[in-house]
Amino acid sequence: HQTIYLKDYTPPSFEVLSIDLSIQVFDDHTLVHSKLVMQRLTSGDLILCGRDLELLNISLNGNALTPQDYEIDPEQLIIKNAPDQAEFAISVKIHPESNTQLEGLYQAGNLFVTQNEPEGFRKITFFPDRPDILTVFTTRIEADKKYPTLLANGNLVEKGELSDNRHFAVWHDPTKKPSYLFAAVIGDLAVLKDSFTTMEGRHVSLEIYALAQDLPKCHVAMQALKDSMKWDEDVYGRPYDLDNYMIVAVSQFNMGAMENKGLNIFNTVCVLADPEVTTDPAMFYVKSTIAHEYFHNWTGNRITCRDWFQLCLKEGFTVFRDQSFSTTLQSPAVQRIDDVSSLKSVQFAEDAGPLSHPPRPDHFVEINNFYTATVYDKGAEIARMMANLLGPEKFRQGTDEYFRRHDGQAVTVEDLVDSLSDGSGVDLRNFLPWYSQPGTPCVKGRGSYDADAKTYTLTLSQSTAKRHNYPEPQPLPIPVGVALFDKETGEQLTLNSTVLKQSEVAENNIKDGIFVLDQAEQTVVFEQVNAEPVVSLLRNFSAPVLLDFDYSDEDLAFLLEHETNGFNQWQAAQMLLERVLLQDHNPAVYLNAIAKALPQVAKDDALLATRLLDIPSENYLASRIDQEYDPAVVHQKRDAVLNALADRLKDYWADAYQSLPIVEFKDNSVEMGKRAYRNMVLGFAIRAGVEGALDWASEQYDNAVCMTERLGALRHLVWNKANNAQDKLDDFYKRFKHEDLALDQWFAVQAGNPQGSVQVARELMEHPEFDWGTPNRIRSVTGNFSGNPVLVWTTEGMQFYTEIAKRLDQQNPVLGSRILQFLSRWYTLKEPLRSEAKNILQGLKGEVNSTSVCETLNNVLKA
Ligand code: B3K
Ligand code: ZN
Repeated sequence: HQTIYLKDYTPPSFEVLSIDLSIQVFDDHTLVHSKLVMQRLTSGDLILCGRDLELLNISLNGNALTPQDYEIDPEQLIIKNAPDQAEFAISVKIHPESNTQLEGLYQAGNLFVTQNEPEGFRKITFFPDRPDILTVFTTRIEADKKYPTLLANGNLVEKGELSDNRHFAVWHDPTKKPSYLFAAVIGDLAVLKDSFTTMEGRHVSLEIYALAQDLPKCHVAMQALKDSMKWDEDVYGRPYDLDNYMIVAVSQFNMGAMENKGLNIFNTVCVLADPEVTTDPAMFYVKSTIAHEYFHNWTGNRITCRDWFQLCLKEGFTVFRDQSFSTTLQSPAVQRIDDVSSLKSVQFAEDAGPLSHPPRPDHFVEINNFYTATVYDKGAEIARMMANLLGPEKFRQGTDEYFRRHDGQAVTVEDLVDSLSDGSGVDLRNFLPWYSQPGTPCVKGRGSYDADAKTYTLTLSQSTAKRHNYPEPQPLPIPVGVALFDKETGEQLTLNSTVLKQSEVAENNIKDGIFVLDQAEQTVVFEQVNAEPVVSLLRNFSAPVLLDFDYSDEDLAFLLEHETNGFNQWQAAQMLLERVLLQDHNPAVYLNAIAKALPQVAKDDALLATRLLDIPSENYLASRIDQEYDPAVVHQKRDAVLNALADRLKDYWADAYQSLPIVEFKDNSVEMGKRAYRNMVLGFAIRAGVEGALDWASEQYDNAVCMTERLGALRHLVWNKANNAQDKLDDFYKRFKHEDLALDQWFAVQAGNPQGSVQVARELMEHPEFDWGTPNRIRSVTGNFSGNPVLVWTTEGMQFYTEIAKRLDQQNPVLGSRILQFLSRWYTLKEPLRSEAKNILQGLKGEVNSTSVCETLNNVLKA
């Protein structure tokens, strides 16, 4: 397999002025005819990508071509000395009915859908399948009338009947787009309709397509779509541009959703929502995914990527936008906690292992392997740092400039940063190295108070571990959010420091400062500090870094109590917990602080209280351990903290649970908070051995009015081996046998059971309802099982994952590669597990062939 380098980028030698596409679907094959109008831009060969296509005929400017006229290999068709104006007519045969890889055009049940990002279009027809080729698509779809739904991007311009019980529809998309945004859907779907009027007065028809039985579950998504459209107008000044916006729900999908122009295709899990079958977090995820894909219309579609190395240009920025939108749906503190928590447990872990790469990689074998937490979530953090430094007004000037300059273009990360800099008048180009340097920087520091001079001196330094194949890491600009609190009174102090004045934010509110650490080491002096302070650093997680400051545990307990926002309180709690769990500090300080803070927080914001009780996951803790990792020890330590916490607040749990009765379901953040907190409290009550707590769980299961309550109770019963656990599991199965997404939860609860085993997971995968063709079902077992590293890091556990990767290698390599990533930190294990892991992984080497799985396996083994 060949490695592709960013430095080798060359502009295309031909552009495509238009494509007329005709897709004729038959039961056992599909014919694709295309007419491509191409025009030379520079010298060079004319290259059409194509994979798994049966070429039926090809003509150039009206003359049929014979095999002597071109070179063809499994990846492309090359024409040397092509004329400057080249009009192709190409016919190919493809097999969506047997396409299990879920890329290109594939059949999923009774539905045919496309997934073309990043390189799926080449599996539909020959085309220069690269994001910097934008063209106008006209699409004719023809199929049997048993498929009444025929959709493609743009506007419906014609439809009609044909002989043999067939019919057709012609769609024309007036906007130029790259091939990865092309979409087509053929099936029998019901539709939920609504409309939106843009700030420009344009009437947009909104349509969500799903199976008839799922249509009632589309209202949440529809509302989220309208909210997103309005939000992008209000915050970024960006209205929608086409006359319609369609979303199609499909249950067999490799990821969450896809932003095809005007015709999004969504994994059902990201679009269907109904309190009966959908938990609150899942419903929240529906809203944020709807927003994410909608926001791509500007950041991704109208302005797209020059090449796939620039993926974080659209993904990082769009994640930042959907996170900002989500902040309007729940408290900003909780939103930030959730985003940071996932960043730390997934992205930091990725960046600490053999799959570490910069947000903009400079080489890859298989681009599908780079839809990662680093590209998405670290990419979002870079956008956030720049946005925070500019403040809302200047950031808006910057983004306005970006849209003004580049609308309709395929651009690079540099183009974005240039626009933000020029538009705002603040040079942000020193942030560019964040895009190209891998690894999580660590900020170390210490502070000292001089009572006589009334100064507080903060010394900070940064370092990033060097990665194989990358140059020596350079210091990055790291915005460090700073506040000082009076140690005696807990009051927040005014900041007087010349260094902070550089920052725009500091000028607006000099109690909340941002100091940009852009050297290896720097010192900041705060003046007129009249009493000894406690410093709070990295407020709101101002940069994606690890913080190692010489706090005492008491300082952190102080911040947990006195910090003015919930995120910073949570961050202090997490730092304390890491010391307990990774450095064997005494848990007493943490327990006292949380016991003191919790009841009040729970009254004010139950969702925040739930987050304050987070104990870092075993996998996150593992990501902080670089050698001699013993999963059992980490598990046991974490369990001990949970037990101590349960014990410490035993009486509180009992009262708190009783004070939160089940009430009518309402979809708002206050009620969502109560439901989440009730489940959390119930878990602690059971753990503490509160009398009757398991009965409460049974009652909650029986009386639940929504999935959050029912599943929360079921999980506690199953994970605590309650006597009636199997009865409740059986009941759940019966209730939801026909609801795929709920049934996924039935698999998930059992696969994720810390008291479970590899055997349980294997049996689940042999269950009649298990389906190797539905990634959601596979993930419900493999993803949840991975939450228990004690079970994963055993001979059987590792073999379980390598066997699945092998099975998926041909069938669905994108998914197979993801599953292999669960084993990426094998090299940190203590012996003999480490050697065993290496053997097992090496044993997979000769057994897999796909570029996705092979690249991941090679990288994982390089550790
Ligand atoms: N852009 C798509 C991801 C496509 C992944 C292809 N393996 C979804 C998104 O980020 O919005
Ligand atoms: Zn995206």
